Amino acid sequence: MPRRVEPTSRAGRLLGPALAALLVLGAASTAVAEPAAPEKPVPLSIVPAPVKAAPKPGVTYSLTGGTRIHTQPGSREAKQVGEYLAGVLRPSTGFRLPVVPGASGRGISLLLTGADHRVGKEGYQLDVTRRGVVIRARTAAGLFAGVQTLRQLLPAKVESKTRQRGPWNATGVSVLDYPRYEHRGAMLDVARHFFSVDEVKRYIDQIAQYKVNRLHLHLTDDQGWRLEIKSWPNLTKHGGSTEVGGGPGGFYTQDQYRDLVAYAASRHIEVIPEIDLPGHTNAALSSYAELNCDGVAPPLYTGIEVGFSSLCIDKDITYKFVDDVLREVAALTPGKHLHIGGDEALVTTDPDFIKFMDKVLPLVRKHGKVASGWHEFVKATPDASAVPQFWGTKTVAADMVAAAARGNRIVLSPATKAYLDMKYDENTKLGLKWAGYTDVEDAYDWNPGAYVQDLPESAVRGVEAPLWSETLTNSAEVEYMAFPRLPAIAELGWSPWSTHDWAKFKERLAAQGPRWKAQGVNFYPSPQVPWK
Ligand code: TNX
Repeated sequence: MPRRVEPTSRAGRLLGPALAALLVLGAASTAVAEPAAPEKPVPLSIVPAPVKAAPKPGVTYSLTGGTRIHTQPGSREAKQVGEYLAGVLRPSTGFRLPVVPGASGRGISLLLTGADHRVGKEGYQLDVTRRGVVIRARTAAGLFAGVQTLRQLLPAKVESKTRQRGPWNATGVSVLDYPRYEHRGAMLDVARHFFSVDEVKRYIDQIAQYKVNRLHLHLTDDQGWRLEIKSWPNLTKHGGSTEVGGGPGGFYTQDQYRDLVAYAASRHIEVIPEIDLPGHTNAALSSYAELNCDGVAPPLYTGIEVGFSSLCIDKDITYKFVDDVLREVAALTPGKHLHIGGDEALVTTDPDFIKFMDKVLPLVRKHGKVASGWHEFVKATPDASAVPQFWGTKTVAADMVAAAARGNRIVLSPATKAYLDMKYDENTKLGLKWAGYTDVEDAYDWNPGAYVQDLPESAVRGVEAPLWSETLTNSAEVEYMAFPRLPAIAELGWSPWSTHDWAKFKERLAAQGPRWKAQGVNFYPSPQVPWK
């Protein structure tokens, strides 16, 4: 196995285009080691592993002060992807990198024509030759995915926010790539601890690198209500005023939230808002006494217990409340899905839970959206369009198999694999351990298409990595739990199973370390990964 070695700028200059490419990819790709170059090879280390990547031994494209980014004439979206790429490359290279409409064999071209039909809605083709880089896709989302791959063909220091020395050689390669699953999600709990708009944007930029296309925001819970609802203003005024541990909490105004959604969209990520119902609602119950069965508002809660709160199932005002909230949230959501929670409603009886969901599911539909929910919500047999999110700790889940038989397609977030808030091992200071320790290999080594017994691959919509924030208070802590496990889950969502190989994955992951260092990402240096 070739080890990844960062080319020093001197070695890079000396070797230039004669550099051999070494492929450190999954089993589907052919590893090629050119004998010629005696000096440090530049390996190819792409996460998530592409469907096909054929290296061009000895070929590199050098980004220079004269490089232009050409984008599909007439496409505003392609131009936006070009501007995004320029935004990534300009600070470190110091190059101007003008983004201009057109197609050219030279420089970097982002084109919406001529892509192989296999790329589908989110895939791309990428070619790096001596003359230039050409990315072709059928959509801007595909171009954006191709841009993420291109970043990883350039030296890690390109990720720096300050000017670095070149050379800026991209490894010669021909890539054909597209995702295994349509849903490749990350979830951030902004309720237990509040995260500012800038902190969430930072996370969006980090997950976008790994071709994640959904950000599920857990906006409400016992400890806080984080999204302004104009018809129920006390939800945030009172209900957003604290968090776990008693800190000041916070919330997003609707304008701030719109800005977040637009920022995510500019990274081809759809925000899925979650309003957790009917449990996990202490912040709402504390904000409006009338939502409580006994009419008495409980105090705000800053601990980390779960399962003690419930909306009052038999009060009409409950459904007026839910209707108002879902209407406002739907209006802020360009995506199709609203997540209505449904987990751990431990003080709601099953008949009450079903009665509640039977009233709430039609409200989601009325506001033009499709319901997602934690797996418990299948108790209410939602229609086939609904998306159950499996978070169990077992691989036997008869309720998921039954839901699949009714037509529901499931998102997998098994807590023992995909929960980014689980500690890596007994020494991890942050996080919880109720689902067990989860080191990087645990997070990586499972097949979403064959994980739940008797659940057919065709019933799997995708994967999602939840990050609950009981113990996390800032971006550095979020990053420590998410990296390097989030890229593992992202790869399970994107890469064909034929590329799955822990020994190769950990090498490719190791190559991300210098990128995270250049970006200032506070990753956990797991001893399982051969960091360089
Ligand atoms: C379970 S998983 C929860 C959350 C907690 C999490 C902590 C799920 C749907 N509910 O309320 O934050 O465990 O790991």
